[in-house]
Parts: sequence; C-alpha cells; structure tokens
Amino acid sequence: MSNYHIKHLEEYFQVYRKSVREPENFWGEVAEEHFLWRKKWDNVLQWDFTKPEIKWFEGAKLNITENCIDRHLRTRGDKTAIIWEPNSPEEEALHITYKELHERVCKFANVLKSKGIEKGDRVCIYLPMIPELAVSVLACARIGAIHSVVFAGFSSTALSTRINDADCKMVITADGSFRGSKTIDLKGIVDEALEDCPSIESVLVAKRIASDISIKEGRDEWLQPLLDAADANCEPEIVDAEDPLFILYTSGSTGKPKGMVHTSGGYMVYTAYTFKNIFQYKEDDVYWCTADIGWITGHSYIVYGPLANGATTVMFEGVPSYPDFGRFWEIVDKHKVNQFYTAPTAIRALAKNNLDFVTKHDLSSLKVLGSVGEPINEEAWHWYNDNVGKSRCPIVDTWWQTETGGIMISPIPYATPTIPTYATLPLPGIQPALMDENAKEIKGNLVDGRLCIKFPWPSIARTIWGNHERYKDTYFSAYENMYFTGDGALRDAVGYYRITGRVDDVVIVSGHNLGTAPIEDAINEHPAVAESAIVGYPHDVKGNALYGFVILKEVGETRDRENLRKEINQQITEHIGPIAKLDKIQFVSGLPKTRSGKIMRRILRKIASNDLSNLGDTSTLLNPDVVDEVIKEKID
Ligand code: 7RM
Repeated sequence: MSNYHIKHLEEYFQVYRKSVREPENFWGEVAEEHFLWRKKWDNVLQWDFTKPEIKWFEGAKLNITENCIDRHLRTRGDKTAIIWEPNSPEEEALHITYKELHERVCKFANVLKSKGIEKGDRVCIYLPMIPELAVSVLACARIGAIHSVVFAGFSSTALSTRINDADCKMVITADGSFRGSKTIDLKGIVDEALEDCPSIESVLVAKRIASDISIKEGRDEWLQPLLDAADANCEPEIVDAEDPLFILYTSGSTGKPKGMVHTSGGYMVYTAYTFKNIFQYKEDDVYWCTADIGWITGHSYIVYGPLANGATTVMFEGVPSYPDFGRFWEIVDKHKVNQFYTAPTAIRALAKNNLDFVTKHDLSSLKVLGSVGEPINEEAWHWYNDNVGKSRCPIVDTWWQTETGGIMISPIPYATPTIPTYATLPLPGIQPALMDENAKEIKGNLVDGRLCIKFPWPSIARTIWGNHERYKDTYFSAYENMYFTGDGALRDAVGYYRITGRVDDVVIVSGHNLGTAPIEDAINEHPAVAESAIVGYPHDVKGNALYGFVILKEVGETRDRENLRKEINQQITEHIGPIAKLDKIQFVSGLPKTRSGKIMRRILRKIASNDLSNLGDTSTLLNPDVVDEVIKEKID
C-alpha cells in the first residue's frame, strides 16, 4: 500500500483509516519519504485548539524551493516546469524548464537580498499572471522572506490596506497588465496606494506593457536590469518548518481582510500530497489550473503543489473570453493539457455561449476535470462533464478554503465514484464533523449541519497576521475543540459530503430555515436563466422574504419578464416547495463578484433590505459598476 499515491477506492479507505488512527505515523511517513529535509523534526504534531496552537514537523529544517526546484534538477532539469500562456494567442508561449526556473529564482532572490530583504521581511507582490509572479513568490521563499501576494485586479485602497497590515518593506509590480482587450495601469495603482504606505522602502517594476510610468527616485527601479546583473546562484535559506512562508488575505463578511499565515513544512507536505492524488498527476502530464496566483488556489495548485511533484504547470495570463469564448479549449488543445482545474463561475460563463467554441477544439488529452470556489450547480456540472470531459473525465469537485491551505474534501479521480454537486469524501488526514444548533456533533448519515474539522491537518493556517485573537474567535470559538469552516454541509447515505454554502446564507422565512444555494440551483435550471443569487430581506409578516437577482441567457432576453417571474417561481415550487418562492425578482446584467467569482451576497442583502448607508468593504469587487446598476433598478 502506498500512503502517497492512492490509485483505487479500497486503497483510499485503507489509507484514510490509517490517517485517522495514527495521524502522526501517517504524515511522518509521507513527509519522510517524499521530501527533502535539512534536519528531521522532533515532533510530527503538537496541537491545542483551545489556544489555538498547531505545530507540524516542529524542529525540522528545510527550504520549500529546494523541494520545488533543486531536487528535480538532476532528473528533470530539462523538463518544463512552467508553461506560460500569454494574454494574446498571437504572442508566443514560454516553456520554462526546471533548470531555467532555478536560475530565474536564484537571480531574483539575489536581487531581493541586494535591496535589503531578509528572512522574515514581508514582500508585497502585486503582479499580473506573468512568469515574474511565480518567480518572485519562489524567490521570497528562497531567502525566507514572507510573500504577500495581492491579486492585481484589486484597487489601490485594497492594496494599501494589505501592505500596511503586514508592514511590507517592498512591492513587486509591473508597469501594467493585459487583460483581454484591455490594459491596466498597475504602476499607477501602486503609486496611489503607496501614498499611505510608510513601510515601503523599494518598488521593483517588471516591464510588461511597455507603458510610460513614473519612477520615483530612490524608491522605484526596473526589475530586468537588476536581474541581468544578478548572480545565478543563491543558496536556499534553511528555515524552520513552522516559520511563516506567506500571508494571504481573505475577505470576511465583515471587518477588514484577514491575513492568513501559512508555514513552510506542513503546507508543502499537504499541498504536494493532495496535488498528486486529486489530479492523479503522472510524469509527462501537463496540468493547468486557471486560477490567479493571487488566490490560494494559485498558490497551492499552480505553484507549490505541482512544482513539489516535479510537474509541468500552465500559467495563463488572460481571460476565458479573449479573443473569444473558446480560449480555454484552444489552450487545452495547444498544450495538450491532461488535468484542467477551474471555477464554476467560469464554466457557467462559457456555458452561456455557443457550443461551437468548445467542439471545434480537440480536447482528447484531458483526463481529469476539477472545480473549486463555490458549489457547482447540477446544470454546470453536466455541461462540463458532457461537453468538456465528453463523459470520460471524472470531475473532482474540490472543497477547501484559504484557511485550509489545501483541498479538504474531494473525490480521487478513477477511485471515488462522483455524483454531481457532491465534493464526496474527506482526504486522508481530514476528519469532518457536522454540528447542530446546540453545538453538538450530529453522527450518522443522511444529516446536515455546520461543517467543522475535528483534528489538525498539515496545511491549516496557523494564525491571522497580527491578530491571533481574531483567529481564535473566527475559527475556534463556535465549537469546542473544532475548527469551524463557516460552511454548511450534508452527509448522504454513503457518507458523501455536499457543501451547501456559507451558513450565513441561510434565510429564515416564516420560521423555515432555507438555504439559498438549493433555491439558486432550482432557478438556474430554467432554460432562460444563466445565473442567480438569492438573499433574504426583512418582511413584516414572514420575518424574512426572499429576493432574487437573476441574470438571463441570451434566449431569455426577449421574453416577457412577468411570465419569466412566474416560471421561475414555478420551478422553485417544483424543486423545493412554495415556501421558497421569491417575493421579488430583479433581472440584472451581472452580480457583484469577488476576484475568485464568489458572489458578494453581503452587498445584495444590503441592497434588498434598502440599507445602502454602508455597503462595507467593496475594495475587492471585480465589477463595482454592477452595484450601481443593481441599486438603480431595485424593486420596491
Ligand atoms: C479555495 C477557495 C472558501 C469558500 C468555502 C466555501 C466555498 C470553495 C467549494 C466551495 C462548495 C466547493 N478558497 N467553496 N470550494 N463551496 N463546493 N467545491 O475557494 O477562501 O476563497 O473560499 O469557498 O464556501 O468556505 S476561499
């Protein structure tokens, strides 16, 4: 039996049982057999969820880049580590070998050092999806500096808040970025942000769009000349397993964003382990995750997890709709992608368009399809399965969070039978629990509740940067001795998990607890509907009533709106019951979304409740214009 590579269902059950019965032996063996440590640990695990304090591989020493790059050089030096696919298909793709990646990372690391960056310093990376992004992340890790990547679609306020929270010394950015047919003035945004960031000493600027930018003497410098002059060797800084590797901000429903802190050893072990199993990566495969590295999915499953396995990972600069809606499939065909990992929001956007965009490309290289970020509704699942996977590629619906560092609940393809909308089974080492309103664990099957995790896993975030109290309050206070995910889930007759959404997305209508996700699923099955979001608003009689925001497909646009409203409610009545009917239905052209495609329901709740005084933190919105439109056309 292999702990590291699970190939069939029986093996999964064996490995899972071992991981629960003897977690320390289990993770100790995985860590010892598959990674390079400069010094072994004193303890595999020490933990106390009441403090909370979690330590994996304490006393061990390593450098994660040595594991992701150096150790592959002998056997995989000329293998492609990163395939970089530019925004425009006219521009040539880059194939960066492990040898070249080593050289690039070392040079960049030496530049960081020459600018006074030392172990433990925070470096903010605000870059588009160009090779410098992956390289700078790894360069920080090379010298033990803590990277804080901020998605390059965020505003200057979002950027400055994050820089100040982590007290960053440096920003790495670009003159600008290409996004579809648009260019974005990144350096301008950085300049604006830095007006209130006193901790920043230097700014390194990568050249991407060759625009005219302002260079502030003594602070800003072009990156390339520095790299050209840098030494191509840089010994890795050997760090403790529990030293921070990076900070990544996640926006909560209230308050300022939380800087989740991940450490080196456990994060490396868990992301590598899950990458191998969930994508069943084989030596010559080409793997592509379409996320941005500014999101945890990109950190764990574009950079660290794949590279720790010596994989070839694709990094795409552009968007799925440019130059047309076939771009994803063109890239799959061009690079013969074997594993493809994307978000339901992208799938739904593509499913709205003509099928020719898919069918004209050869997708026969595909072996595994992945989904992440939100529950994948049944319609999107089938579209993905039928048209992209041609019913021969298992879909891994992967549930996890920024805080969990790696995938927690997911099928193992070709082992776990999949069912649409089910994330299925916990991965080895993950012990889920469902909790009821009285904070009691609900045992048995065919139950639903709040999803918690009972036992630590190696890549759990260790704290919130600068605010351990908030870490404790948010994740460890609701239920004794448990990590609370904030999500609701159900467990079916065979023990499969289905994530039903954030628990704050439950609305009590006339005393009935209604999850909004299943109602949205029901609506989305209407042939004229592309996407929808349901929220509650105060109602004199029912306590709360339901308000629906609905985006129509092209076919719906010309239809009579009143009839559509009736049909939508009819659809809900059939799927869930008349109690879940919507009192108000507003047709909109878009929904307010975060960078990773999650609908910001908090904003919609405020709009539906006529509470426009304070919409909260909207700095991470990708499409702020939509908010104005939705407010203007709100139904009273
Ligand atoms: C990886 C990521 C985390 C939240 C999480 C869920 C939701 C993510 C799924 C999902 C249902 C999934 N990190 N979520 N994946 N819900 N099925 N497969 O998304 O920190 O940005 O978000 O996303 O609510 O708590 S995240």
